[in-house]
Amino acid sequence: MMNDFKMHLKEYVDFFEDNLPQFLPKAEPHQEVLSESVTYCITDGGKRIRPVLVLEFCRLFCGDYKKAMPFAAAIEMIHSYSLAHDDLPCMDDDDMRRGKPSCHKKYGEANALLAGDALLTLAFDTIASKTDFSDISPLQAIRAAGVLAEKAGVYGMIGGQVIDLQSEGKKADVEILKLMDSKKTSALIAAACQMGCIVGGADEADIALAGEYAEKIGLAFQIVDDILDVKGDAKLLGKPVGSDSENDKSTYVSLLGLEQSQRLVDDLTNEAIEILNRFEGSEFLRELTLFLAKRDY
Ligand code: GRG
Repeated sequence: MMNDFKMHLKEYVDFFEDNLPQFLPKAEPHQEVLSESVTYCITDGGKRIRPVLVLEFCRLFCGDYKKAMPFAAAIEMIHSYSLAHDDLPCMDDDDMRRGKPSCHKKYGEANALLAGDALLTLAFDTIASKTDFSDISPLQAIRAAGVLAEKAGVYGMIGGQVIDLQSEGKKADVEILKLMDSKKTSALIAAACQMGCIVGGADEADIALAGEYAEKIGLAFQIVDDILDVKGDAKLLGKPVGSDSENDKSTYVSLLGLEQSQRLVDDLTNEAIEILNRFEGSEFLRELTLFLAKRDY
């Protein structure tokens, strides 16, 4: 039997999956491969954690989550593009993603590059053209788009990816690892939480607090990802394990060992929950935080 948390999570994921297709591109003459590869990258297999965070933070502040759907779609577009590009031969060169061949394995390298580019652009188009402005002010939408751009770009995910590339083959220290993961992983999670806050009408103090919460769960999420790359089940994960050591990457596990890495996850999870205690009605987020720390996929 599903408990309340699992039912609530399913409601969000189902709502997201049901509504996503309306935001995806239609096939255009002579370029069918583009809509097909874009749809392939974003459909099926993902946990949809970032959209769920957008929807729940919006609900927390205004009681309604449905109006945040274009923003939930936008963040999953950015996330899916980053995965398609990260799998390319010039990056991690991974053949499997979300339980199926990675985008370049299915459509070729050039098409995978373009599918990622198209998803990145589509994210901002979705916010600009699919937001219901009878519900959300243009100022809120622009602010949310700005947060997404900042966290996905030079000062966020792309910056983190550059640190990642430069660290390959070298023994990075834990401080560099924290800086890298704060940008590569936490930044997009922070964008999800903060976009939800902005669309829900939260004040500045709560937007900042959501950013602090995201920093903690983002780091914990990445450490769990590193742990699963060592002791996870490839079938459950939908991708092979062991890619970090194959690519000669320093991770929390390689630097601190499994036990200390797990302790760090537990500490960060507790700190994240401390922050949540300052938000009234945050029981679902508390359960989600615990669920992410214990995940096996
Ligand atoms: C190459 C543009 C570019 C960016 C690369 C996000 C990223 C930066 C690379 C993806 C690979 C990776 C391990 C990133 C760290 C964040 C992370 C753990 C992503 C996986 O997110 P999940 O577990 O994936 O939420 P699903 O498939 O469930 O959506």
